Amino acid sequence: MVLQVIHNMIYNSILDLSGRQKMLALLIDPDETASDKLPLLLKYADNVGISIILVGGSLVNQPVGSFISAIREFSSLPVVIFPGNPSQLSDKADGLLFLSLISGRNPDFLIGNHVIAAQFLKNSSLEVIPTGYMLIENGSTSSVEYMSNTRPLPRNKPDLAVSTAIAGELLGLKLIYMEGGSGAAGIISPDLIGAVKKSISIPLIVGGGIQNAGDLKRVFDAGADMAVIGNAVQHNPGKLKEFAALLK
Ligand code: 1GP
Repeated sequence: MVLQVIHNMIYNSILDLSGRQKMLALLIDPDETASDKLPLLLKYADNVGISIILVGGSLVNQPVGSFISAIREFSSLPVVIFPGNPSQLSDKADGLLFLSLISGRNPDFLIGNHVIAAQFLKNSSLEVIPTGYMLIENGSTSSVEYMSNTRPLPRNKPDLAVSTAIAGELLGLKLIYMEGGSGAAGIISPDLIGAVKKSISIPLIVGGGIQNAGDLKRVFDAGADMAVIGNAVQHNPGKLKEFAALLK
């Protein structure tokens, strides 16, 4: 389901569709996507029912604004920044996930970077979407873990993940994003996704390690309202069709 780009409408569209229609986000890491692959990737994304394009990464070594301008040449989908740090801010996007890394205890990722970004965001037309970002242990060190210098939530202690998500919602965050780490060997446990989903009433995004339609189905069946696909399609755009078939 394609979302409308009207001011402040991205979140409302996600909220409206949650529980009725599964949503898919395409994550494009500018450093991981060859410019010659971009047009084809975006053509598929526009045609198969991707809801939003997320742009960002734990470490991005090029101007995000120029990259978003390149995306605009080939796609009319909403572009939402998924920032690893304040250097990835740009008013070329439609929105921004204002991520608070609530699984961790690093103040920079809970409030510090937000203070740095605050006035830029306030003066921009970006739709800012406060998001509780929860990194889940996946068996290896993820880029998020390394760059944020935080520990992920244990995968076998659902109570900790549930309490963290509830705290995020009570703090007023509008989305919970469970992150298994880009390129993770496997998806976050469906039991953990289900436990978190049951404990909150805001939309749940799940990403990390979704490599095929079977993975995506398990993530959706467990309760994710929106799933994020990055690695699996960045080098193989045609695979988007396989994922999008599950949206029907
Ligand atoms: C990472 O959740 C996203 O932040 C997507 O992960 O690249 O493994 O699909 P993948």
